[in-house]
Amino acid sequence: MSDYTTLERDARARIDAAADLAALEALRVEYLGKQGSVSALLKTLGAMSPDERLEKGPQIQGLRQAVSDALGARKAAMEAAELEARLASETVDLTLPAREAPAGSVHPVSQVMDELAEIFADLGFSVATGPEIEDDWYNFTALNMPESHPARAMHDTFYFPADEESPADGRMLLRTHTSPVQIRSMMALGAPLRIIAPGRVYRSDSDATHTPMFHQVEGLVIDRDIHLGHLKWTLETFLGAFFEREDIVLRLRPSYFPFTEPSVEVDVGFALENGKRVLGGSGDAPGHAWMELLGSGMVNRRVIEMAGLDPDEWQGFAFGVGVDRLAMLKYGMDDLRAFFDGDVRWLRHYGFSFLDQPTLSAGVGARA
Ligand code: 2NL
Repeated sequence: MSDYTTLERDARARIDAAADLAALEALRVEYLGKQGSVSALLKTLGAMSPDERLEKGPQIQGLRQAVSDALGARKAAMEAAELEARLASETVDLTLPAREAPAGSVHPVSQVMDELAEIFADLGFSVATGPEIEDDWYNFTALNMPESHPARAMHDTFYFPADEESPADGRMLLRTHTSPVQIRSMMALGAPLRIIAPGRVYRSDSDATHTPMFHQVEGLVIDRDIHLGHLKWTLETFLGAFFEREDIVLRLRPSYFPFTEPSVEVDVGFALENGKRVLGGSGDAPGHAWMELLGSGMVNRRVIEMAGLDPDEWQGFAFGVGVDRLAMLKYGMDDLRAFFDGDVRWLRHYGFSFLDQPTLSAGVGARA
């Protein structure tokens, strides 16, 4: 047994009894620090004879190693115990419900456009889209709107500045209706044709009921032997499905548009219930009135001709209606400007869940 056995046993006992990391560090300094007792023993080796150093050297080194190992083992045990204690105290309740992720909502304009696409798909129409920046020919000329037409005036239409691509007498413009999409579709696809063209349109106009950008949907049917009866049935069927009413009554009044002949303004009967307009019934019935809803007519034969079709073979009807106005009527909103303010409170109130997809089988636009 070496001379250092007692010292080692003593050190082990104190290390095992150390209460915390601070006490352990104090013991490390006491034994192995610069002024430590084991360090002091190591220093005595220098003064020993070679024989004595040969005997004591390994013993003292062994002692230093044993104390160092004991300190390391005790420290690891303490850290493991501390981790155990934390794991035991910081338990996570996996049965708690997850925090709800913030979700956006579908804008009423998008919702209504989706509903329209569903309704008209059921009637055999496809959705056509096209550029919002158009030229004069597609937006006006092809629609039989002469140079003198007031809609072509600078103060009604947004024109782009003239440059190399867009000469002074044919400047590009922001489309004032989605009719140019219908012209492009007729030219690209020919007849017969059944399409709706929803999208943004622009007019230089701004007050409580007009915004410079708004949304329109136009419909177009081109086929043989098409007449006003097809137009009336299609509009009645579409409005009945959209407003979810069986009793929609329409009144067709003669009107004028350059792109249709004859042209008809379409009114719908409604009643006021608690200050809200509820569509249904004849406008001539007691407590009812007529409201102008959309414009339509038989496509002017000059328009059919300019789109490259033979007007003696092909006829058609067309209509145009404001999407924002349809949304306001269906969902009871009264200020058009709120549509484009981007106020999240309004969007939360009137917005739709992205899960609430409009489908005919589930009832178009149905919601609790
Ligand atoms: C309105 C209602 C309307 C059309 C749009 C149209 C499109 C082609 C040919 C003929 Cl390609 N017509 N669209 C027809 C009637 C009315 O919009 O109040 N517009 C000023």
